[in-house]
Amino acid sequence: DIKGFAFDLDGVIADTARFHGEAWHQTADEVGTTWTPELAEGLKGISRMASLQMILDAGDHANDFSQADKEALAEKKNHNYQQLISTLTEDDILPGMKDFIQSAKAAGYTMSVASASKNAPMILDHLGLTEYFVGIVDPATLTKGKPDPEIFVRAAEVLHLDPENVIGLEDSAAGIASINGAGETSLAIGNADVLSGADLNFESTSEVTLANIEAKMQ
Ligand code: B16
Ligand code: MG
Repeated sequence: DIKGFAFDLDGVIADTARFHGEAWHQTADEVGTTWTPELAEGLKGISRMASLQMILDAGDHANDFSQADKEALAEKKNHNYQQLISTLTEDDILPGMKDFIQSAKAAGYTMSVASASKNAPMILDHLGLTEYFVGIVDPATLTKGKPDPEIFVRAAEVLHLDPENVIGLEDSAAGIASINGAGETSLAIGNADVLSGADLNFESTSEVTLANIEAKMQ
């Protein structure tokens, strides 16, 4: 039975996926890569440097950039992203997620965060949610990013639970693959066609409640 939840952050708890998209769109324009909805979707959950590489690979100029250029581009993107998220407040929690987190805590579930974002602790502070989580996996300590299972394996360790007792929540295909690889139950939020590998599918965060999860697990 389920005893805990491992949450992705961007696109699950906070409406920040659009800010990542906006900042990466600027990078794509700068390096001459055409920005498409497919590229935007594929970047979700992918680490900063791997995201940049995907943007370069999608254009014709992938080989024009040195390692130093890439680091500067990633740094600039993060600067732009941090500007965009500097005004985040509790109002930017996605619909229903505060209620879900509070009711899960009240019902005795433990919760951790499995975000690829190095900005996750700051964002949780802005949203006033830090206290609900027993821990946040530090993505700087990972050897591989999503879709590798490592981050969700670590999120279960933070909870002191076996993976089979954990539900992982994700909005990205890379994240669902990571949860499945870790041996947890995967709960996808978003387009069920894009996230078809998940055990449980929800259209939007507002549908994620303990009762709805129980109903889908039957
Ligand atoms: P940062 P998640 C991911 O967060 C985002 O989905 C992805 O777009 C971003 O590139 C990645 O974090 C790294 O973020 O540049 O802030 O370290 O969805 O895993 O919570
Ligand atoms: Mg996400």
